[in-house]
Amino acid sequence: MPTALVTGITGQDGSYLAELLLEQGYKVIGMVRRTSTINFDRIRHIQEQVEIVQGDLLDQMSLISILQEYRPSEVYNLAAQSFVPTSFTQPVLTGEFTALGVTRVLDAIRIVDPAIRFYQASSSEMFGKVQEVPQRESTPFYPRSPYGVAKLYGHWITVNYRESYDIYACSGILFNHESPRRGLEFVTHKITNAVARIKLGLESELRLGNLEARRDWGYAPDYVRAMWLMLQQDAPDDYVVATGETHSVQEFVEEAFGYVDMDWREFVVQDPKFYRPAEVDLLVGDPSKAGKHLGWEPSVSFRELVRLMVQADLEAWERRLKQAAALTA
Ligand code: NAP
Ligand code: G4F
Repeated sequence: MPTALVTGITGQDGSYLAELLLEQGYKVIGMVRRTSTINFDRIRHIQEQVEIVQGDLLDQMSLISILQEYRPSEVYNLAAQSFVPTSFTQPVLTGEFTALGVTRVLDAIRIVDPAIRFYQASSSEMFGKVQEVPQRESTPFYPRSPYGVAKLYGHWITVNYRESYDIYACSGILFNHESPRRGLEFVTHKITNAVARIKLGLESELRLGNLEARRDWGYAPDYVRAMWLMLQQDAPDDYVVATGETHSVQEFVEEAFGYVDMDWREFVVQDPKFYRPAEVDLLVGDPSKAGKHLGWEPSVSFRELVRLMVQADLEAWERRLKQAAALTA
């Protein structure tokens, strides 16, 4: 039974990747940082099947000890400060987690067992002010946030350890991917959650920032499959993972309100508070290399993605309302 270590297992992608690895017969070690309250909502359903171990990307020794104790053959580094606006308010911390954290994991691999295969969660945010449309592996980078800059460091240190120490290290340049498990602060889940609450009479408006920004949005379970595939090849490489389609935030809003037969204009308020100091206006990826080499392709369309997220939020809020009614009955 192969053993895989997943950092960031409590996050959106970590939870889906852990499910996939369990299906593939792996022993899954999930690294979590110490918190005063347990934050296992996304992995509760598989908690008995994975081994949870405490460690932190800020702490080199914890990473070395985990590798020495569990001897994984694959490490998926998904942990990061992943919210772009927070990177503007906490740029140094973002650099510590999202940039230097990658070096700490890679150095732990170099010291403990350079045969470990390594996946780095790189991001389309590295393309930032895009130099080419669509963006592919060879497109020059131009990050527009401390998060994007930190991810670019993580990307290049991954390439550097591959070239310097012959480590099987891959950088997956993943475009935005969403699901009902997406954090509520990200625009897609913020929208679908508000649509459900407005539909059920729990809320009356949705405050958003830039409606014109365009993103290439895919479905998270498809994207974790690409991560796994990258570590199963004969040689390590870097891959863009995307749908190849781009939509504006406004199109997402229209589709989400449309699904519940409501007119978004009656509820959406634009609020300068949600604008960013520097914006990434347009992202659209070319996933043809991943298609050709990994046999990867997305399975969920933009429309299906919006609808499945709204539907999941409607069901979740209806459930909560029923539970609250039962408690007061
Ligand atoms: P997420 O939901 O925000 O999850 C981030 C995970 O990192 C959480 O488990 C978090 O733990 C953990 N973490 C943060 N700081 C840590 C630290 N110092 N030590 C250990 N763990 C730490 O992110 P996601 O959407 O699943 O994304 C996974 C990765 O892919 C991230 O690196 C993200 O930047 C990257 N990425 C995401 C997308 C996307 O569209 N989702 C696209 C490209 C790249 P807590 O639960 O304790 O907070
Ligand atoms: O959902 P977002 O916060 O995602 P963003 O900034 O694209 O970053 C996500 O995708 C990256 C991959 O490209 C990941 F690396 C990163 O970790 C994260 O998962 O914002 C999307 C767009 C932005 O242009 C933003 O300005 O939506 C716009 N937006 C408009 N109103 C808003 C809002 N974003 C948020 N979060 N909240 C709003 O009210």
